[in-house]
This record gives sequence, structure tokens and C-alpha cells, in this order.
Amino acid sequence: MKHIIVTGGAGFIGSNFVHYVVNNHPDVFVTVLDKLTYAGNKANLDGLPTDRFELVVADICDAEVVDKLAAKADAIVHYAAESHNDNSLTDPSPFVFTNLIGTYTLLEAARKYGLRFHHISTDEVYGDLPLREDLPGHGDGPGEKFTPETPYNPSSPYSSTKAGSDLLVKAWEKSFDLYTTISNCSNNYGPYQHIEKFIPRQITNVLAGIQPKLYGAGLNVRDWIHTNDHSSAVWTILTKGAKGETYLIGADGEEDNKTVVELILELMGKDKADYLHVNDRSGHHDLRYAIDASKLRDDLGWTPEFTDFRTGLADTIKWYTENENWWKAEKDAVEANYAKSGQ
Ligand code: NAD
Ligand code: TDX
Repeated sequence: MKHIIVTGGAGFIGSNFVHYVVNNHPDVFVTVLDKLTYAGNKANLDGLPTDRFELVVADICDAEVVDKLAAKADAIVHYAAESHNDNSLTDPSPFVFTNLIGTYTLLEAARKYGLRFHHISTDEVYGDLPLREDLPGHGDGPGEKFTPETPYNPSSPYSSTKAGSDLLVKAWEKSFDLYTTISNCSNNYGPYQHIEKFIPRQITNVLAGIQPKLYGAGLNVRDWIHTNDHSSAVWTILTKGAKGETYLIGADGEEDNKTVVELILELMGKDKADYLHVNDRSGHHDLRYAIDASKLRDDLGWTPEFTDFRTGLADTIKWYTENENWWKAEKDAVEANYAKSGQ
């Protein structure tokens, strides 16, 4: 693979992968295809050598642009998506276009030129799990974490359009013999995450003198993985993954939201109780996500490196503290938007 297209490569996770590839694989040229929505940021690609990558600003639904780029490439690694659950509850429309029509457009180009296709998806396609204390195996028993065999059961317009995009990828593999793989990853954290998301929102709240905002009682559990580990996993699957297979990516990082908010406050030298409970996510707020990544570990030999959540969170706090220029201009608008729903 000498030339890969990375869609959504100016977003949080896609840009981490672009840096990972450019830094570790000097023989690969990267074309980033990104529309630069509110979530995309050119600055996420700063410092990359211009002879190793290019940024093409366009929509993945634009079949003409996609066709031209695909004609020159060997593979598509597909990150671009509308990615925030809360936004999908206010206006599902861009989720349907980008996540479904966009994925279809890329698959058609991959089919025409016979490209390798890796699809980035989420554990949210599986719905949610009961809390550990309500399970006989305390969360580790058979069927108590997501596996590639877990039936799809998405809750939100975001997760349902991601589920639909996964199904398109599976169909293009079966119907047209395209060499596809899918990865479903758990919640990512790290530098460059948009401040609408849980962890960076709370860190930048503290930095801006605003109290952190916890939805409901904060008992919901997320399985946190550092975005650097997500990138190494995707590279492993892209280069070693078997055709038509799904791999779950996770690093055994379950924490409830209340614990995370309290840890952020503690690491930032504040009173652990200095946060507000606000309106819960509307509709069905998924209770618990947990990944069984044994297929990726056992079959492809991948292991995560950044498994100390406290250290990873401290590094992330340091990054947002030192990079106020990256997030400050957007903070008021993001908070004003949340205020409309009492959050
Ligand atoms: P993000 O919102 O930070 O970035 C999305 C990127 O896609 C942005 O750069 C945006 O400009 C671009 N984009 C959006 N619509 C586009 C379009 N129509 N055409 C071209 N570019 C477009 O998202 P993220 O958190 O980096 O997530 C990336 C991928 O990883 C998504 O597919 C998401 O579903 C998946 N994922 C995210 C997480 C997480 O915790 N954030 C976990 C598992 C999987
Ligand atoms: O201010 C907040 N307070 C709060 O308690 C926000 C923004 C969120 N929350 C809660 C809701 C969730 O239980 O924190 C948890 C995490 O919320 P998000 O950061 O919005 O993530 P989530 O809904 O879990 O989805 C994320 O992980 C899976 C990503 O946004 C998705 O793109 C990915 O697929």
C-alpha cells in the first residue's frame, strides 16, 4: 500500500491516524479527504511534511471528487462521519447524508478501482449493556461485553447511521467481493478532540472557570481508549486484517462518567465535588459500553500501549491547558448550544 485516502483526516481520530502513518511509514503517501465541517480543523494536520500528504477539502458524498482521488489510490481508510450523539438528537439530517450516502459513495469508488477498504465504526452499533453489578459474571462473563457476534441494536440517529454504514460495507464485500474490514472502537480520548465531547468539554469548562456538567446521575459507563492506541489498531487491521472481518478495538478502560468528572477535577487541583448535575441525554442514554478485543489481540497480535487512564487524562489536560488557541474561540458557542437543552 503506497497511497491511501484517509477520509475525515482533519478530525480528532482521523488526524491522529494521519500523523501515525506519516511518522511510522515513510513509504506511504496520504491523501486526506475532509469537508472541514465544524469538527474538522486544518491545524490538526500542522507539521506534516507536504511531500508526504495532501489535504483535499471536499464532501465524501461528492462522487466526482471521490472518483478522481480513488483512481490514484490503493486503499481508503474511512473515518469521516458526523460523530456526536447529542447533535444527532437535535438534527439527524447531516448524519444520514454523511454516514450513509457518504459511505455508499466511497464504496462505489472502491469497487470501481478495486481498492482495499477499511471502515472505522463504533461500539455504539451494538446498543448498550447492563451495568456490571447487575450481571452474574460482574461484566466479564460470556456475553457481558460486546464481541463481533453481538447483534446490532443502535439507539440514536448517530449510532443507527453508523450501523447502516457498517451493513453497506458488509454487503459490498459479499456482493462485489471488495476487500473490506470493519473496526468498531470504544470511546476515544486524547488531544485534539472537539470540545463538544465529554472529556474535553469538562477540561475546558474548568479552564474557563465554568463548572463541569454531568448528565443525570453520571452512572453511565464508557470504555475509554487513548486515540494513539486506536491508530495503531487501525494500521494493524489495514495491513493484517482478513477480508470481510470485523475487529473490535478496546483497551479495558471502563469508567463511569461521575468518576471521570471527579478525576478531572482532582487532576486539575479542584474540589472533586465542584460540578453540576444537568439534564440527562434525551431519548435512550446508553448505559454501558464494554469491548472484548480478544480477536484483535489474538489473531493480529495488537496490544494497547496507553493503558493508564490517569496518566493519559493528565497528559490530555496538559495539552488543553497549553493549547488554548486551539479551542478558546469555539467555547462560548458550544456552551450556548448546550444551554438550550439545559445541559
Ligand atoms: P470528528 O467529528 O472529530 O471528525 C470527523 C471528521 O470528518 C471532521 O474532520 C469532519 O470535517 C469530517 N467530515 C464530516 N462530514 C464529512 C463529509 N461529508 N465529507 C468529508 N469529511 C467530513 O470525529 P472523530 O471523533 O474523530 O470520529 C472519527 C470516526 O471514528 C467516526 O467515523 C466515528 O464514528 C468513529 N468513532 C469515534 C469514536 C470517538 O470516541 N470519538 C469512537 C469510535 C468510533
Ligand atoms: O457534557 C457532557 N456531560 C456528560 O455527562 C457530555 C458532552 C457528555 N456526558 C456523558 C454522555 C455519555 O454518557 O458522557 C458520556 C460520553 O459522552 P460523549 O463524549 O458525547 O460520547 P458518547 O455519546 O459516548 O459517544 C462517543 O463514543 C462513541 C463518541 O462521541 C462517538 O463518536 C463514538 O462512536
